[in-house]
Amino acid sequence: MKVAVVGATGLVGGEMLKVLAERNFPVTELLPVASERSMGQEIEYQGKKYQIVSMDDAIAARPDVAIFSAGGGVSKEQAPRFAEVGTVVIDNSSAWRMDPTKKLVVPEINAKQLTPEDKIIANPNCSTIQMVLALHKLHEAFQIKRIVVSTYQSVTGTGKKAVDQLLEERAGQPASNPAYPHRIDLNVLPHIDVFEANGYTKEEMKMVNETKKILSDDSIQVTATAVRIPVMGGHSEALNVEFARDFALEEVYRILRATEGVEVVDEIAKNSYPMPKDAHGKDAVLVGRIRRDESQPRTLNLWVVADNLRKGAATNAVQIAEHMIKLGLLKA
Ligand code: 2RA
Repeated sequence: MKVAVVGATGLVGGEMLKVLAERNFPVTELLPVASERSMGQEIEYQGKKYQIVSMDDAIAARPDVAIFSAGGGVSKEQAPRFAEVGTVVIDNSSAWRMDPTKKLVVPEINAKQLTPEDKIIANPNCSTIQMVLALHKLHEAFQIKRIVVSTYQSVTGTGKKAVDQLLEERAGQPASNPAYPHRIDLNVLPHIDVFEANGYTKEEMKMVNETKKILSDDSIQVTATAVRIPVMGGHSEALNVEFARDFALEEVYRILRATEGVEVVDEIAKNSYPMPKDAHGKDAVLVGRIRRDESQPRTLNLWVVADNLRKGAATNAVQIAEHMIKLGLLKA
């Protein structure tokens, strides 16, 4: 299969290449695409060097699938050009997520919605993916009424510039090209992406809107506070979830242990709970600190951690492509 990776030199692009190789995705020809300033650079895939190609050259090569991680503007402009030549696009930006004509897919939850008409498929936001993957089977069992989520997000979610800022600050230097309006080392920023007119950030509103779309349920109420912390390896989330129906805690454990893609890490006697350092490099969404909210009936508290570059981005995108192959919607 001819595969284009758009944004191949970025943090997510690099992880896409890693995940494609690890999962033995049937790549017969690889087209790593990046911006003008990366021309002349090479990337490595399965021990072989590949020259970066331009967007136009990649479109002219008519790849079977293009996995995009190059920002919303590039996706809006370039994804339809790939789709026009018959390429299936899986897009990691926010450009198409809430477009009612596009599917927003977490394969374990809603891959069955995909049809031959879907040429541009949206990969959800990282912090949304790990939350809905942890919750969708509980939603089926007990019907979620409302989620209150606070996130603790890794700087890798912003990209290389933010990783450099953290490392420079940690080394005692001022950041040469800061990604954030404030220092991030020894600090916490209650600010991810841009502020919207309602006072929430775009990241917070992604969690509200994408959750309803992925779970196909507009009745689910979500309120979010998204926070950047000086951490790498994964995003963490404190979830407070109110259900319509009451649950037994044993049943919650049973459901979570049986949820594909979820790993329960919850042995407080051994100080065992999910942490970004343990999620790093893994595809599983780790769930722990599972307990009843004693202040309110039918309400559960959970702590959810996942590698935002893996299940939150690259792994989910590659899994979408794998599902499309399985469903006969993506062919060489
Ligand atoms: C972040 N959600 O962590 C973004 C990345 N898509 O900033």
